[in-house]
Amino acid sequence: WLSEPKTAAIVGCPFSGGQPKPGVDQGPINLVEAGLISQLSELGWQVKFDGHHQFEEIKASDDPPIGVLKNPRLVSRVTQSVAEVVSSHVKRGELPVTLGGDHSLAMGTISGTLSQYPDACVIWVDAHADINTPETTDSGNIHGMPVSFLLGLGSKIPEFSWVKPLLKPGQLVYIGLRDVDAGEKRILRENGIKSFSMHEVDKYGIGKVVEMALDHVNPQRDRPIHLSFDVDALDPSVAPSTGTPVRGGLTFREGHYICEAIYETGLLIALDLMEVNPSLADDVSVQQTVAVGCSLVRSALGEVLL
Ligand code: HAR
Ligand code: MN
Ligand code: MN
Ligand code: MN
Repeated sequence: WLSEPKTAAIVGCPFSGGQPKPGVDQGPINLVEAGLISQLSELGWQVKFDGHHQFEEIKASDDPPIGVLKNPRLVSRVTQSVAEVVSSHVKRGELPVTLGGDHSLAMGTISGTLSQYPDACVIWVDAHADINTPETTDSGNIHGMPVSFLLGLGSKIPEFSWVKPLLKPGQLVYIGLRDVDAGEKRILRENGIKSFSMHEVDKYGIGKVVEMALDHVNPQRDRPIHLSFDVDALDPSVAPSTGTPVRGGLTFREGHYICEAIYETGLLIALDLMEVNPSLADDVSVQQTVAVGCSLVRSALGEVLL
């Protein structure tokens, strides 16, 4: 799937329209400023980065809610353009590393990956399932809904007609869940979506959980993998600067282990790192969160401990 020389394309997405807290749009800027690009070069990757993605502006006054959905036109147009960018990198055999920004962006990144490799599987690492539909959402924030759009669940919103239901429930697995809304639990159950919550991480250990997750979505270890990593999957003591921290999360090592194990499969073709918000928490916490974001990406791209 990947061309030689192995090339990573940084897709910086300074976007916060999928949720209400300002600052998450600065996440990608901080990750790049912290040296992510040279760190990946040192791992032997050719790194393409031609500036952060520029999004067309839509004034809030031109983007009233559709039902309960907030900023619907903006989120739709931004994610559609991200889908095109990710798709073009995947097509060229480059590994897109999409830096968020809020997790609504994954509607774009995963659409882009699946448009090239329809049988790719998605490993979604998060405290949250992000699978609300327009019917089940309490918040109206689209970063809590990208997975339902990708699966084609819930009512069809004409503004999002570009999102094709390319993802099948069996292609998706979650790791790290611990804050899942009642409606989301029902959706997970009714669609038979495999999920490893923090309960399973405690019970089996992260090594076994990753193995079981891969056995579910990738039993022959022959399908390309899209890893969508929400930094709030990590415990807030490890990654405090994020919009919706939930205690009881992955340790530093558990988060990195997931990335290392997926790299080891040789199947990773696209990576998202989402929800780093440098405007939340004090300077030390911000620096810590940005640093852990960079090191998760390095682990997913082959950094080893020995
Ligand atoms: N489930 C809640 C909602 O729908 C919380 C959304 C999750 N926040 C995130 N995404 N950071 O993972 O609004
Ligand atoms: Mn998320
Ligand atoms: Mn989350
Ligand atoms: Mn709720």
